[in-house]
Amino acid sequence: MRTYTNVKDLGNLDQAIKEALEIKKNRYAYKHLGENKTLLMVFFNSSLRTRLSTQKAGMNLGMNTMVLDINQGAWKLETERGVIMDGDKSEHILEAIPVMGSYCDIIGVRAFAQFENKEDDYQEKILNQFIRYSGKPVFSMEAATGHPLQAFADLITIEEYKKTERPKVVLTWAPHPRALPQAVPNSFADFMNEANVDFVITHPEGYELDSKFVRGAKIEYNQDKAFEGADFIYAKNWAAYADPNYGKILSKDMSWTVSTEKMALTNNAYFMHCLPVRRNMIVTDDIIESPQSIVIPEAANREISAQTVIKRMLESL
Ligand code: AN0
Ligand code: CP
Repeated sequence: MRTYTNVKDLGNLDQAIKEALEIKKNRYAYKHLGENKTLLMVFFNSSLRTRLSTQKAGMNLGMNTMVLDINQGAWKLETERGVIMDGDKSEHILEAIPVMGSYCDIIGVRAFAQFENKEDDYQEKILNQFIRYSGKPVFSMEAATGHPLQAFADLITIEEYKKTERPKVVLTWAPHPRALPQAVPNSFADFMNEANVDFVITHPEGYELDSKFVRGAKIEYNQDKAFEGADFIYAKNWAAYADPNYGKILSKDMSWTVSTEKMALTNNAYFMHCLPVRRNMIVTDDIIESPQSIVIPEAANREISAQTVIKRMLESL
């Protein structure tokens, strides 16, 4: 595997889940693969889970791991070609990327949508420059339009907890005080559309996601209706995608918060969220602390999804 940016990069999804569950049973079985190999993780944005789980995954595989926070201690990077660099940016990304590539064997990149220019975001300008100019296998640790390590961990978690062959999985928008990217819901939809689940997306009008990710998924604007019979509730906030409101907050309607009353409409569903989560905006204290909440095992599976991807990359070196 040379790149990991979306569900297609995993090939056969059942096979990938099987491999992940094998790795989970014996996570040190492939320690030889990473001997004298270096993983570089580059962060343009904050992280708790991705930083720790991906580093742990690399260490499980016997790799050396290095972390660079671009905004803390590195030079400020110019990303546009042709700019006269007389401002506060000391280095161009076109030098920085091949230099970073020269010190490592595999690169993970976190570079969120900036909500300044929809085209730049949806063309994955930063991630694609790493793919093009680093000379190394590159995986997304949440880029502008996707968070495929999260969605893969989510799928593994659903596989572990499902009680029926084809569970009903509902992705629900929920309110949040700040504008958040569409990366997590995009990738979750991307994966659920390929998985053996009955997938429904619910959000207020105006929050439609890119059709490239939604594909044939069912959209239900009435959250209560969407929750009926659900086996998994996957909550997430995102800012508007559709023009002319790209990156804007259109609603903070607290009636969309996942609460005890809302969960009562479901088939005793499990509650999922990628974290970090704002309590009593996205979900109430009661629900996130309830036995139906699987946010902690979900986060733990980030180590497994990362390890599966990095293992495949090591095998292709
Ligand atoms: C980010 C987001 O919504 O994309 C990261 C989630 C994994 N969340 C925040 O910035 C709070
Ligand atoms: N879920 C997730 O990616 O969390 P972090 O932003 O803390 O890495």
